[in-house]
Amino acid sequence: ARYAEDVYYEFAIKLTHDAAQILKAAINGAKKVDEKLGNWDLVTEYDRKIEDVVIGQLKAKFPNHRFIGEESTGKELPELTDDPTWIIDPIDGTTNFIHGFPHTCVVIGLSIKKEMVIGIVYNPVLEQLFTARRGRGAFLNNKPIKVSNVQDLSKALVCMESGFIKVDHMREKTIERIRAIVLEAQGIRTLGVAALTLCYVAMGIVEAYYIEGPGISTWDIAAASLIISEAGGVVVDRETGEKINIMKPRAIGACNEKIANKLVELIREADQRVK
Ligand code: LIP
Repeated sequence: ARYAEDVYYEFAIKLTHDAAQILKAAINGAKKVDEKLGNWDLVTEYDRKIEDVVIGQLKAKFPNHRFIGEESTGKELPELTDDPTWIIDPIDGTTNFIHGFPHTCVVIGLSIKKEMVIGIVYNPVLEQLFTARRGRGAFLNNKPIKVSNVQDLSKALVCMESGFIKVDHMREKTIERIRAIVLEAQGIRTLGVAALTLCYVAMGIVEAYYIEGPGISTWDIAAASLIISEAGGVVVDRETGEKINIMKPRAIGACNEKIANKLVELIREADQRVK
């Protein structure tokens, strides 16, 4: 199995570089932009082109594998099986990509027997390649990375996404959650790119990331959740506080359980205040 995984990994790294060249060459040019759920959920011809290249090459090389990709998977997520399953976001941070904001990346992950075994997140604009393989540590440009040592939320830089404010029935709850987190954390940032932000937790420059919202799905968190855990951090389900199920993407990534639990608790209390 190890040998097969080496082959998968080498091939995925090569593909990531090919895909990232397309992203990099296009970021400053004109793009054809379409709306998916709204004017905040976008897709360009490059998202589709990269996904076609990546899935096309993986299918040709590994015809028995399965695929979950942002642009080709329908509204319903398929069942995750024990089979090797590639989970792909051709461009994460599409809105950033459209604006030329340099936090955007290609994401390729592989699950085997329902566990992530490979995670690759590459930002070719800032030349940051984050990689992890299960049990072998996490790396930025081939150098080992570790999460931050901060233990208290009052000393933590916390990232979050605010997308649920756009959804009528989630608006008040989301505002209350944000208010609670802003009041407790040292600082708040929202970067609009889930996979890279999770990697910022892995490399220790952000202590925690609360990610949930319309349009946020498995491909946004699968690969990078392995990168965080291999860097010594945790990714938990926002509702239960248990280890994340990648098919239920409502996540808190954090440098340790203490900070993750504190955020789970703050959000739970905020929800009780709204009702
Ligand atoms: C994006 C996420 C981001 C969120 C956006 C969107 P995409 O993924 O990474 O965190 O704020 O609404 O879902 O669509 O750029 O791959």
